[in-house]
Amino acid sequence: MRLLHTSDWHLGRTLHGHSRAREHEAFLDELVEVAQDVDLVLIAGDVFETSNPPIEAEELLFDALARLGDGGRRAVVVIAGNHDSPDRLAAPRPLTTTHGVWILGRPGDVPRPRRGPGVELLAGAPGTLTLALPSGIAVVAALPYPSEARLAQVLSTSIEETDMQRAYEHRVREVLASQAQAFRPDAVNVVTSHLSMTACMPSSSERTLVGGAWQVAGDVLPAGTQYAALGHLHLAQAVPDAPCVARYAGSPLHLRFSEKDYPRHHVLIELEPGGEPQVELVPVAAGRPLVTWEVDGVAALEAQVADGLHPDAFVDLAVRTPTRLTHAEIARIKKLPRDIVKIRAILPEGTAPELEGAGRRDLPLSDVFRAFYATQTNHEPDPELVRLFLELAGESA
Ligand SMILES: [Mn+2]
Repeated sequence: MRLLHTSDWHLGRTLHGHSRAREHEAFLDELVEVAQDVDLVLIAGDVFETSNPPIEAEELLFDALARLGDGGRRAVVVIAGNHDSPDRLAAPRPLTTTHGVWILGRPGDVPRPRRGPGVELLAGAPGTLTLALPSGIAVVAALPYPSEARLAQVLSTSIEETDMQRAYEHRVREVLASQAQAFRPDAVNVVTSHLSMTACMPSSSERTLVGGAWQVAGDVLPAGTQYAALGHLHLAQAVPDAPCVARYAGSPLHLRFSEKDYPRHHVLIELEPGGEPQVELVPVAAGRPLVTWEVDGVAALEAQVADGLHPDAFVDLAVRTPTRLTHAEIARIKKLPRDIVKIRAILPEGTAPELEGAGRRDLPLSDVFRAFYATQTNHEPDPELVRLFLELAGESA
């Protein structure tokens, strides 16, 4: 049986105000192509960037799901990530199920029945699908983003432990174990979830529970799992401490400049009942590069652009300059035929920041704003921006 694992599309996300919709569209075309000889597609959450995505993003999703399910020729299982609204994402399921697409928004969601032609739901239980596919039976234990609150809705066991992190891990383990009761020896048995695996977190400083970012150890994956299709981390990687082959698919587009060197691929899995999965990573061709340029002055930048460097990239620009960039220099930069989405000035070392000392209280608000803006960006604000700020602040220029 061939499976396709993907996650963290973040449809509707922009890069400093620049749309990524055309890139997402190209990626989804590619994904549908890669899925041609696949029986089961697992989409492991963060389909959308926000809980209230733009209409264009919803159209992209539903168009892709319809093509992936192909009228029930293929099964598609979608779970909500922390960025998705679980209820909104799952709302169209009366329609999607007819296409072979099951959407689970919350932990414990029960899949809707589907009979042939095409893929069938042989059995459905909270968070569990037993699917009859052209190449055999697959059991999917699907756990949408298990926030503390959403987990509590499916598990009411009282936990004695005082350590909240361990209590959380215990709950996740328990939910997955109960879902895994549906695993069968004659089936391909997989888990899909959207969560943080401690062993994959980038650094120890990020292992703290910031913003409800709870984490679990690899051994929460239940016995009998042959492959775990995970979402949440944008860096594609295997989970080192898992008892089975478990991977983060990673984000198919570079969503921020800190991700610009991440590998991007579609994850294909070849798997038979009782067997070891063979994982194949197919590079994603869609998506524009994100690059950082450091240049000595605006003239050097203009020369670089004239040379044709990175015509298709989103550019994070840093300009080394003896003094702050003037409004005229910013205008020259913005005129260049490139998507320069961030502009920073690098001033000589030891340049004193303005806006220090008590004297600022005596300055007009417009001067304070200009100075503050300059300390943040190392260039002057557009006069229109100053005017808008003063309007908001209730003063006129
Ligand atoms: Mn996420």
